[in-house]
Amino acid sequence: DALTDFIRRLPKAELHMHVEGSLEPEMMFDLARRNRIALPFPNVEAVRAAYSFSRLQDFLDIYYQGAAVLRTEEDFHDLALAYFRRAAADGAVRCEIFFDPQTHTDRGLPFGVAIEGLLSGMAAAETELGLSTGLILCFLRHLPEDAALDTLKAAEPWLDRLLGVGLDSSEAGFPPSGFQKVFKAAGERGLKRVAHAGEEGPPAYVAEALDLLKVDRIDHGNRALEDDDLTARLVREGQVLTVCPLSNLKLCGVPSLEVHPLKRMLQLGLKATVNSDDPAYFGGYLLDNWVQTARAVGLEREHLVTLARNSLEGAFWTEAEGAPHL
Ligand code: ES4
Ligand code: ZN
Repeated sequence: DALTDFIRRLPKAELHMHVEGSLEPEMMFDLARRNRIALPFPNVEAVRAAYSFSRLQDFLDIYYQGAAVLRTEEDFHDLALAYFRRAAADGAVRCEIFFDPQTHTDRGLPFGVAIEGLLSGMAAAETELGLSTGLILCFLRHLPEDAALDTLKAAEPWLDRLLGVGLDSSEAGFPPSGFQKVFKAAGERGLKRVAHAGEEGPPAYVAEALDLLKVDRIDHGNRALEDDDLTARLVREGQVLTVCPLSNLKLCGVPSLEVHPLKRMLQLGLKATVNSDDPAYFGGYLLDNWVQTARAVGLEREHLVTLARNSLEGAFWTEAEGAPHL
């Protein structure tokens, strides 16, 4: 229909998408067969039926389990390329994807397997689809900072091919303050910094991400709205929020899309963007997130253009690329 076509044609960037979260049940079974791994599910329907979550941790437990079918560079290549094809069909022009190396190294895969496979999938997307892509390494915050420091060290040979670092996994009880050393080291190596904050954690975690980790974007940021002074600061500083409406719905951060704060964020002057987070688990890719949220909260064309512009301006373009204008 007209709304979907309008949004598809808007040049957009996706800035918050965990590539392990784009693993569709069909590919999970294909990779399990290819790698001769037994799955604890009889079929794809049973996998999909398990995707019912009441909070972030319910999802994470299943997401880390699903990632176990990823074993070879080819697996990571195929995973990333399948996502990029969907994103390109949705009208994305730029995709900055997250990956969780510790999920793979902790089960014995060499660091290079995941990153080389993803970089190869990104190269294929650039030539085959004309997409601009980037890679962000996320540290798992439920593990100690020393493990994050070891991960940054393991990434050393590939730092020139990384856009930046992020912080994800279980938020409550794992504040940004625990990761100051590794974020400082990443900044000194020329990497951009982002962190999940205010998804389930309190507004204070959003302030910590800015003040202590010096992040360039906030992933989610929803709970910042509970603090008027913090909200005013985010507006004043033009901080980009990578908001994920279907993720918020599936993880029960909002009771329905109709009451999602995206429109309120725009009305307040926050630099919000729309993203899919873990599209295979949360029931929608980039365009699904845009269209369903636009309908549910009643976004006008001018809001949609602002969201697209925010995504292009919030992307970490290299100097050679430069940001396109909308
Ligand atoms: C995640 Cl939705 C979400 N939150 C925190 N960490 C994550 N890793 C993958 N998806
Ligand atoms: Zn996320």
